[in-house]
Amino acid sequence: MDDEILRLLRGPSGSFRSGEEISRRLRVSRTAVWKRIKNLRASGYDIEASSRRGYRLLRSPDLLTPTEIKPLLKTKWMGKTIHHFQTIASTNTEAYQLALRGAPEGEIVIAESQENGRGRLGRHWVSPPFLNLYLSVILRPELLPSQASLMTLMAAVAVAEAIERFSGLPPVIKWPNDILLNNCKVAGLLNEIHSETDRIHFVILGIGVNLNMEKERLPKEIRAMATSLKMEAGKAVSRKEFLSCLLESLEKWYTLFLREGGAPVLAAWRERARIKGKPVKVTSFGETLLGRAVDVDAEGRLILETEKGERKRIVAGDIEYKKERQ
Ligand code: BT5
Repeated sequence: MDDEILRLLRGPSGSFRSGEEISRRLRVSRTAVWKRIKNLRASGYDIEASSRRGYRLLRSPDLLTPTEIKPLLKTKWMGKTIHHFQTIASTNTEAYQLALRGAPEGEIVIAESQENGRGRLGRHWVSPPFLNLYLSVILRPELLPSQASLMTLMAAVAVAEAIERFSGLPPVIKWPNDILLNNCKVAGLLNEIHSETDRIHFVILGIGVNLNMEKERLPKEIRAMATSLKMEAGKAVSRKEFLSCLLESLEKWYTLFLREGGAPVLAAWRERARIKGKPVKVTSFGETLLGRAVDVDAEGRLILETEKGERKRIVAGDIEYKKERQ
């Protein structure tokens, strides 16, 4: 019922709807309407009530509920079903469980905060309430498991493009899954797959983007290396509008990837990562290698030329850019 009341109040903007009209349209008593209005106010909706003229919506909170998001969506199929939580352990874990139970491609899980936000390799993702975006998208691409890394690159390109379209700031991608602004991490990706040897059953694209988090809210250990759109742009951003922009980019890049293969994704990724020739330190499966990044290959693996002149392909790991030796 809340959705329907909001739909009526959102009508011609700035106008009042009488309590009588709302109760007639929704087929409930006027007392029931008043109760719902009080509940909506408690969840952050600023609704003016006048005994003569009725109710008027003055301002909606920046919540990521289906009611708030759906009117802004520009996608054809992605995000049409939204599982929204005030708080949850991890949106990826929830999306994985939903997918195991048969949830179709395109359903999304969003939380206002995560108690156990996950990074890669058991690391933690800082997820305070109502400030950032914690999103997981269920996808069921017909791909080989070996192509899963390209999904990470595809998602990185989509997130970077969305950040740029939304804020005008130029993000840089750092292999394999970081999005940086001003050399600080503004977004991270955690892609998890469920597959058999020659077929992917589903992919969970987990995306965390720091939107309105302020420097003081960052735990000390990541303060020097993390940032948010607000910190970079100098003003608060609308989380729901950013989400709409992100889903639009993601749907576009995913569709392109399935239709045309990895080439356009790799081209856009190279353009945004500018990795070629950079001196790097790579940590992969407990091993540390120094060398120069040559490129990424057709499967999204990092090609490294080690200090000894050997070429290595790195499937998973972390990189750190080193200063150029004089
Ligand atoms: C990532 O891992 O960057 C993947 C992050 C994915 C988070 C999303 S939120 C929605 C979905 N549900 C989840 O549970 N997860 C996904 P990794 O490359 O391992 O980076 C983790 C490291 O980044 C940490 O060890 C910190 O150093 C740093 N970090 C943690 N929280 C951060 C934050 N909010 N902003 C920037 N850096 C952060």
